[in-house]
Amino acid sequence: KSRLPEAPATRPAESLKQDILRHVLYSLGRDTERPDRQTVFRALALSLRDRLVEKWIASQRDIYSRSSKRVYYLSLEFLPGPFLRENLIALGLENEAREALTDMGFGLDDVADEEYEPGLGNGGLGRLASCYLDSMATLRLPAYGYGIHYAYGIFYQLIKEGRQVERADNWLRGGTHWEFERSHYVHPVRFYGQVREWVDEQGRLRHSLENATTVMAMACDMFIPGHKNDYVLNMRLWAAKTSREFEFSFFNTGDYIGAVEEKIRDENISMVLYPNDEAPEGKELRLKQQFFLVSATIQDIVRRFRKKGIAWDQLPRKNVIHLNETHPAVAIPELMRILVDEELLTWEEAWYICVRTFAYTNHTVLPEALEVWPEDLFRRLLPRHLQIIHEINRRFLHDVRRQFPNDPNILGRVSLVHEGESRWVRMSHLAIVGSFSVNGVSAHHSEILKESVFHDFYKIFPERFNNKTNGITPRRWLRQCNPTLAWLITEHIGPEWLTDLAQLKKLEPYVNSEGFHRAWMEVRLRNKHKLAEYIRDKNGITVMPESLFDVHVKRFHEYKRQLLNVLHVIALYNRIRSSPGSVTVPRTYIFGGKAAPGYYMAKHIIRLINSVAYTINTDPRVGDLLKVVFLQNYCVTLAERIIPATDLSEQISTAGMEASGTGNMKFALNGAITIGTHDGANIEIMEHVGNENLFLFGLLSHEVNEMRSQGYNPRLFYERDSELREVLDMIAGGFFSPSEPHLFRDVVESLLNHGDRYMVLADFRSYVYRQQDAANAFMDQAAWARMSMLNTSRMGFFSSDRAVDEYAKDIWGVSGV
Ligand code: DL6
Repeated sequence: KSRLPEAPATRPAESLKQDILRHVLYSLGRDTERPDRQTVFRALALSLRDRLVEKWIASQRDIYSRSSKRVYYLSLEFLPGPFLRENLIALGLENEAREALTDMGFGLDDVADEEYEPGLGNGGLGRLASCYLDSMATLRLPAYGYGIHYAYGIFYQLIKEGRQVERADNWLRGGTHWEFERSHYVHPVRFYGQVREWVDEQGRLRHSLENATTVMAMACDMFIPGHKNDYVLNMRLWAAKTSREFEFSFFNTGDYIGAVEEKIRDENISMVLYPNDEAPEGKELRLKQQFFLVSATIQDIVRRFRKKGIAWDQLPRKNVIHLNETHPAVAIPELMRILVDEELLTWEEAWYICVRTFAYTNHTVLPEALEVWPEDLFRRLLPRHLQIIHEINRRFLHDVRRQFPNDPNILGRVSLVHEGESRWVRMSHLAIVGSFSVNGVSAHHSEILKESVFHDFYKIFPERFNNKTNGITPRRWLRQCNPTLAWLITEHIGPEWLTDLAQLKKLEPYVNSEGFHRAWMEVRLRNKHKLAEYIRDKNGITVMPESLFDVHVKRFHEYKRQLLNVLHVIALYNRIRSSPGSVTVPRTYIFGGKAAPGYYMAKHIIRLINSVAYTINTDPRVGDLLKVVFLQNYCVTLAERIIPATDLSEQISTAGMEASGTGNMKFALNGAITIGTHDGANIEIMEHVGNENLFLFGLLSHEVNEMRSQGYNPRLFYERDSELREVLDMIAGGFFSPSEPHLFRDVVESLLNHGDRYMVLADFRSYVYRQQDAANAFMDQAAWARMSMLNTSRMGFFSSDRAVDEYAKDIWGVSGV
């Protein structure tokens, strides 16, 4: 007998179950008698999508009827993570789903594990964009996220014989149960071609693009619900589709294969996310991706604006376009092109509109990460846009010359085009000149932007510069990833913290309650048990849940200094070997993170960590005192497992190099203690949680600069510090790679003979001391518990709701509908 119910459901759980079964049968074409877990997951996702789309339509009607000012958040990356739990929590349907699934013989946890997350971002920048969409929905802002529907997201990382191996991430293989593909909803995007200049009947000089190649952008919509507020936003991701000429050329010439090749070339644009973090790859396809996103999005924005039937000068009053980094900055000349070439506004009118419409967030100060494009490539791919950039530059430099008549060198420094042996378009300069707001992502980072990286621009446009310290969503990064801790918190202070994280302060009175202490530490230990099980399953390593879980998970980059961490691990190993009993606190080191496939040193450091792990984990003298684990394929799903089980959070970038960090916030919110440098948002975390509740160490950013300018000599540190010397000699001498003794020599070379750009040796000793402080503190479990609770209770400031509210009020000028 069919399990499809006949009578209308009365309870929400029953109604959800009926929907799931309906989707099993009618959407997925499977037998409702014996659906497998993956089918049930997909049917549940479709049932939630039904609810989301209803609320989205209602939300859109609200925005439309109020004629609200809209925010467009443009980002080449979004890293949403798995949707199921987040959507269940936001819709208030977690218990109902559990009940419905139990009724069908499934557990919610098992079903949720069936989800494969879309890895449409590299790391911090994309994840921040997703936290912000979550908060925009929770704050009921009239906002839209715009990005690219990459067929392949960030690669899947395998560790084979200690090495990173990249595998394609085919996140779409299980279908697209969360999204709507709008195949009828496409915009043409035009590349290449030549600019034709002509004079129209009114005597106006006109520009148009001829012989362009056209690719279509198709909208794929995913829904982002606010927290239990019936409000849903849209993240619109564009997928490249070949233009209609495909069919014509097929029919007209009979060159079927040729036409298919063309189709593949066109659709390549949205095929894959570039896997580079902090060092853009100057490839033509990447610039194409940027323009593809921008052109389709601006057409969408303009289409909506036109429907209002109001004058163009009202555009900034009704819309703000936020540029997440410079990746979508070509939106500035694109809007200029539409206003001047198509809408026939004067340059002055168009510029007045542009510069009041765009806002730009900078996320990096690393010189190699500041995006530039060869002018020749720009000219070939986007010839009209290059002309417009030149005109923006000509007018801008004219003004700068007048403002700073006695500083002729400033012109070369701020020019939108770098002129040397080769000419480059500087995207950050374009973004600053074309935006009314430029912000950094932590107080420290925003100061560095003003004082050094963009100092000239700060002198020219002081009013544009501001800070918006990053934030994270408490729904995913506490409630969802750490449900038992969330429950304990709610039990004591109520559920308001979920949308007003400052409420966590109310936990402070419980910090002295023995019962609360015990419950807190029990939850944390249970989380550690679960992670220990996962490590045993995945890596075959047994770790002690009672040991100090010391965690360093993030992208691999030399400035993030995973190398400094592993040097300390080796030093501890040596202490254990040379004087047993000198190390008393057992530790489990957990590493995770991807390196850009072409980043030799970062991949080499991954290999070093795995070699060190193997040596230590198989040395019987070490026993349970030290374990080193590398968890492969760090992603949002894995972060959700690791963070709630962490005791010590490693945030040890070279001072002045990490713009903010958001991992640091996730760990502290879940009660981990930070060991970190005076960098990015660590500084503000220290100000909030108290200096006595975390372990900061190392050079300050101005000391880093001074030491460098005075001629930093890393060898001196090597010579003066016998423990450090022993560690480096072991690595260089092949202790961890006996079959290839020279394997890691270049890691040591980079430190001793190539200047140690990231000041690893300069910070080594203070790091070792601070690590000792952390170990001592961990021995007093009651004091540690207190620090842990104080960290959580004082992290309210770091909610993305606070951050987005600041953007809304100070930059966007929008409020909730
Ligand atoms: O703002 C989000 C995130 C910061 O927390 C990190 O500190 C920063 O490294 C990261 N920046 C990038 C830069 N990418 N580009 N270009 O990912 O942004």
